[in-house]
This record gives sequence, C-alpha cells and structure tokens, in this order.
Amino acid sequence: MACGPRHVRHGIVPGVPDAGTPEEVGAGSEGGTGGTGGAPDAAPILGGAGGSGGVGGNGGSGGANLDAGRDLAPPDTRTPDLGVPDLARDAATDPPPPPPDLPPDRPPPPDGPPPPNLALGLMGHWKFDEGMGTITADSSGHNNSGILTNGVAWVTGAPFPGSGNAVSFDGNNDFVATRQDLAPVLGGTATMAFWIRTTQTGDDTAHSAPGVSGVEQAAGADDVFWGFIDANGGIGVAAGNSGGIKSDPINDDLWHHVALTRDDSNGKVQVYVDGGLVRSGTTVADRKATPFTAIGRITNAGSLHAQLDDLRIWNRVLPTAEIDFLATH
Ligand SMILES: [Ca+2]
Ligand SMILES: [Ca+2]
Ligand SMILES: [Ca+2]
Repeated sequence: MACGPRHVRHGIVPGVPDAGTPEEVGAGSEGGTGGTGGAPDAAPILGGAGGSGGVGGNGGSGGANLDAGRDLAPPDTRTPDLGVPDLARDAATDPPPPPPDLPPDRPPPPDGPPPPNLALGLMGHWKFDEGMGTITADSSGHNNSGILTNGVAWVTGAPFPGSGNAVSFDGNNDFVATRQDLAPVLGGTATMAFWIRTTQTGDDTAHSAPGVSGVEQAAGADDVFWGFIDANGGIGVAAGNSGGIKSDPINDDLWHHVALTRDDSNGKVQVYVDGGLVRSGTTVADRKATPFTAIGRITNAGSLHAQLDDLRIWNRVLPTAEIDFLATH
C-alpha cells in the first residue's frame, strides 16, 4: 500500500481509548465544538475534526462498525447524555460488573489514530508505483488508469512510508493521459491532493500557467486550473476568469504535500501546503464542463516541470483533519 494508514501520525501520541477519557477532544486547530466531550463512546481520537465542521453526514454510514465513531465523526455534542446513562444502566442491570478498564464495546487499541474515511467520494487515485512501463493504475476503483506520454519518467517517490515510485514531467510536453474525462469530477465541487517536488516558475495568470491538471477554454470561461504554478513558484487553484488563489513559493526542490479544494456551489477555494491551510478565497460559482484527460499539464495552457506522487481526487471538499492526515502519512 502506498499510504500506510496505520502509521503513527507525527506529533500525536496514540491514545489508549479507555472509557471516559475525552482524549484530544478539542485538540484540533478549530475544535470549538469539542468542549463537551467525555462521553465514552463519543471521544474520537481525531477530535480536531469537529472544528472543521460540515462533515456530520459522513457519520451516518457507521452502522454497527466498531470503528464508526472514529471515522470522521466530530465530537458528538448533540446527545451528550448518551454515554454516561448507558453505563449507569449497564451497571445497574449487570450484577457482576466487568473490569472497569476494559470497555466491552471496543477492540484492542490500534497501532495509532484511525484514518479518516478517505475512500468517501474518492474518484481517482494514482499512486505512480509501477516504476516501469507506460501504464499507471487508478486505485480508486473508477477505472481511470493513465498512459505516460511523451517521456514521463519514473523516479523515487515522496517521503511517506510506502510511497514507492513517482513520476517526473519534463515541463515540455510530458503528461499522463487518463482514460476518462476528468471534468465530471474536477469541473465541480472537488478536492485534489498530491505530493510535488519542483523548481518551476510559471505564470500568475492561470490560463497561461503550467499546472497539475485542468483545462483552458480559449476565448471562454468554461475552464478550471488545478495546481497551477505562478510566477514565484507558488501553487494554486482557479476557475473561469476569477484569478484564483495561490500559495507562497513551494518550488524549493523539496517534496511538499499540496491539497486544493473548490466548492462549485459558492466558488470557495482553498490551498493547503504540508497539511496547513495557507490560502482561501472565492472563484466563480459554477460547474465547468470542458473535457480534459491529462495530468501533468493544464490542457491548452502550460506543462508541469515537476515530480508528482500519490495524486488523488474526490468529489467533495475534504475537511482539514483529512487533509492533515494525508500530509502526515
Ligand atoms: Ca518529453
Ligand atoms: Ca508512489
Ligand atoms: Ca479561458
């Protein structure tokens, strides 16, 4: 596996999920809703996810899964009375109380914090691990493998455990041709995340810049620009004629994790570098439909001169906690 979800996240001690410990609730960067934690079954290790909000719907898929409470669910402030009364009832109706330090509904502690539900809405995942040949697989299950075109080279991958190989684009004419149109995902509400290593400088005008993917519609605004490289070596996201947003320079020839999001309902865009949100702004709020089938260039614009690894796209805006997880695993 290219991205080992069991590895301990940097800087966080894997907590033992014993009952009654509101571990790390509210520890997230914006974890304002975590303050009332402490219900035994509601204490997620990724407590910080609560602050990023807006992901409550994901919790519904849990069912009886023992890990359900730890996938994406923010601290459950809706029903703070669920946990303690349950325990009280159990104690009242079970004459021989179980050992108090072994909650019966929890598996043994895992190796580290559980991963967020990164499979939700995943529409493309290119690990670039093949290391030979000209085909690179799509691990998302959406049958969108790519063909290395015009000399894309295999190189050693990004610095995360199990990253394997990566691909290198020459900035001239290299690209990976995908089997399927990317516009149905990247033309709408989406997240793109990847590792990149580059020294390239591009263009402050997105439709003249090199980038990771996207398309320029000449004399039109039905276009979108994912991971465009600006004149200072920053990286950004834009759509239509809105200019977009971009980071400070990342072109220091070191591997960086970049995540870009766009919400087509309100035009909101965000740029994360190495797990941190560095820029947000607004583009036009609409869906873009001009087809494109290339990674490593913005079709009808510029070609990327960079190494890329572990490129993934989702049809939703990932919350901060998930992007942080990607950048640290
Ligand atoms: Ca070439
Ligand atoms: Ca790889
Ligand atoms: Ca245009």
